[in-house]
Amino acid sequence: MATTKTDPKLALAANGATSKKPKLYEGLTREQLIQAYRIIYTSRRVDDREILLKRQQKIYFQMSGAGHEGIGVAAALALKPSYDWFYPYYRDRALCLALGVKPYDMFLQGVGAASDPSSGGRQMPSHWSYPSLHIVTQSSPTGSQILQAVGCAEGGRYFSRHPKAAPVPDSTLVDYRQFKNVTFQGDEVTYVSLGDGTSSEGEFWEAMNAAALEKLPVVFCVEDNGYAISVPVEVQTAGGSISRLVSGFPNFHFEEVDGTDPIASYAAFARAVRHCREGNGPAFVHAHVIRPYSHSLSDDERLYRPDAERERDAQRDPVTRTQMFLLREGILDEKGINQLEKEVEAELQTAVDLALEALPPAPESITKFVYSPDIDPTSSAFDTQAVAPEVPADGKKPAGKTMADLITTTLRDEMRRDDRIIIFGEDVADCSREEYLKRKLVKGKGGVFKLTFGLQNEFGPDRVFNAPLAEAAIVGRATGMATRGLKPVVEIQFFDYIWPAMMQIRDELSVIRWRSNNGFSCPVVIRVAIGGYLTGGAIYHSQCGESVFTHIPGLRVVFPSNSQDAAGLLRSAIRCDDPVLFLEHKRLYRESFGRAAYPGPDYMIPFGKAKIVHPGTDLTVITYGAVVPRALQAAQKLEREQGVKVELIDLRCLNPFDWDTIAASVAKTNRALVAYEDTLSWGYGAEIAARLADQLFDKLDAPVRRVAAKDVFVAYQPILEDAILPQPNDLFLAMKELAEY
Ligand SMILES: Cc1ncc(C[n+]2csc(CCOP(=O)(O)OP(=O)(O)O)c2C)c(N)n1
Ligand SMILES: [Mg+2]
Repeated sequence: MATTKTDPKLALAANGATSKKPKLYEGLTREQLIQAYRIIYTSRRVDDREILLKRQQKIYFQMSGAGHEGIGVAAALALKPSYDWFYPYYRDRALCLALGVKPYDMFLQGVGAASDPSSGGRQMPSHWSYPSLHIVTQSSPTGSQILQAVGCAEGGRYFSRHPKAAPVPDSTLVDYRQFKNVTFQGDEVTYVSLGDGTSSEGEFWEAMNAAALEKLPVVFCVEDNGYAISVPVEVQTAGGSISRLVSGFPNFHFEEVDGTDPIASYAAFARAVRHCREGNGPAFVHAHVIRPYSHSLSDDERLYRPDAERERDAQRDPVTRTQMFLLREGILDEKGINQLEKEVEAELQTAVDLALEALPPAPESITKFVYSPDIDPTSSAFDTQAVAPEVPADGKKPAGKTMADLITTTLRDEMRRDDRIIIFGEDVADCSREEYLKRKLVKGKGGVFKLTFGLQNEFGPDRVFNAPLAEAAIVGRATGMATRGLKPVVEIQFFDYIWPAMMQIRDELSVIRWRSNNGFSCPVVIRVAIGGYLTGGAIYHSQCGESVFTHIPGLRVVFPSNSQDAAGLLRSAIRCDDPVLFLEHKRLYRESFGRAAYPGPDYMIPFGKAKIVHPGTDLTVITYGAVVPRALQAAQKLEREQGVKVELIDLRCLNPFDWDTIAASVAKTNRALVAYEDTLSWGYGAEIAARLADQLFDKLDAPVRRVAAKDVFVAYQPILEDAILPQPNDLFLAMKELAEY
């Protein structure tokens, strides 16, 4: 077998030339090699079994790990299950088997059984998730696990450096930490793998950069089978070699190896893992493998690969190679091989028979684990009283604080209370060059809107730091950290730039709990500056788009309109156990509307509870965000001029939203207007209007109306901006017309 970059001492020993000690193969014993073959063979035969089951229509999908078994088993030999952390991809069947997953577990996933430990029938087979082995739930988007692996490593390192953050606090107050047991090891390593095609994804490069910058103990393993479905590597990767492209990343240890050779692969992995464990930074293992079974059962590679090329690959098949090696070395004879294979076949037969009898999940279970089953942020536990503000000595009313002030104060108080809170994003630190702060040469920035000002100064750079300009990385790393028990409160600088993070938000963050059947969770808070009315904000600093996110199951979406609500809702967001998108309207940050005294360090508002800003009997206006003060102005004018009493509802929280308050109000007023800043069509108001039509049809005396932005982006010239965004006068006219209907 190829032994590239072999330690010469081991090679000698392997040749049996030095002593009578048992022969070692790159440090592996004969027993380990037999076990490695058992795994390699089992892995291939699980694939074969699944293919048969799929053809018999007893399972619904098949994705093989064929050809990748050698590198998988090698990685598992170099790493430790339930100690290190694993973000494998779908070809890592052999790795998972070697870490301790049973073939039976894999067949349970194939049939979609309720008892499937990965997902309870929610995910396709080969989407691994085994919490006790530290194999973190995987998805289907290629490469979306890579940034999370980086965050996972950061989480482990953070707890090693700040062990005080790990224990669950004695708390009578509601707190996600009660349900998030933390484990960490000082020298743990995070494994992440991907295919050669996936190395073209931007998130891969963001992850490599972050890992190199932070010198994180992550082993990146590219399993290069030369194809991404039908696209060959030279069309995918400039120059045809990913090793060459990544070779400039600092702090990395690099290996390139024949991944069909488990012994050479083990040696490469052992060196890579040592580099990581010793704290020298990340490692990169580029493993050349084969893909003998086409991309999936839906693909026929004969359509794009000639026989000669496929036959060349077959010469390197890890199953036959390893078998031949064992025979050649006299580690197993033919009888021994037959015996082992017979044992595996018998085990698989039993596993298949049992899995086919397993019960499917109950249809009524579908809504389980969309959100945390442990903490309900809509409950009364989140309904706490505001503390009365201190009255100044002169007896005057205390000055109201802006929304910006109270968000900062809330963040500071929560960080004092909970050492697991980490803040990062673009420009959120006071100053990345710490010595400038220490020597008091600079005051510090603390965010482009200054909401995190002073937090790095107080809590240090491990807890508040600038991230590279890469939104997917901000959310992806936060997701990995939260999986480990941290509470990242990250910032997306402008809503307009949230889109690179969309894959992480929609396909990962929001669905990790559900898809793993509550095996994993990642309650991240994403703070986002949103909205227009800025006079010059233009297209790319004024966007709304909240309904894109309220459409995502598993994600809480909050949108406060005033200081006190922002403080109470942000605290609920931080202490709860679900991912939260916390939308902060830029125009409201320092508005005189809605200023308030700080409601205290335990003040919370439950999610999904609206506020009646202005009570009325004639017409209900349902709104939120920066439209609240504009609608209030319009309602007051309408009352003054025409005596029409508008009931103005500020939703405050968009998912979940307070249907009960809306329904009670509309049942009373019989008229409803939904007003929002986002573009009119397909917007948030559509859902409210549809529900009103559906459930309160018999209460309505007029059609449900909407006032919103025109269906264009926000323009720069203020005259255009005014024409595009809903103005108090637009709201006034719509209210008047509806009242008169
Ligand atoms: C983001 C994304 N784009 C496209 C796909 C469809 N898809 C699934 S696997 C795959 C090819 C992956 O190739 P590679 O990374 O080389 O891994 P391999 O399957 O060869 O092991 C594609 C295009 C996907 N799952 N996710
Ligand atoms: Mg490939």
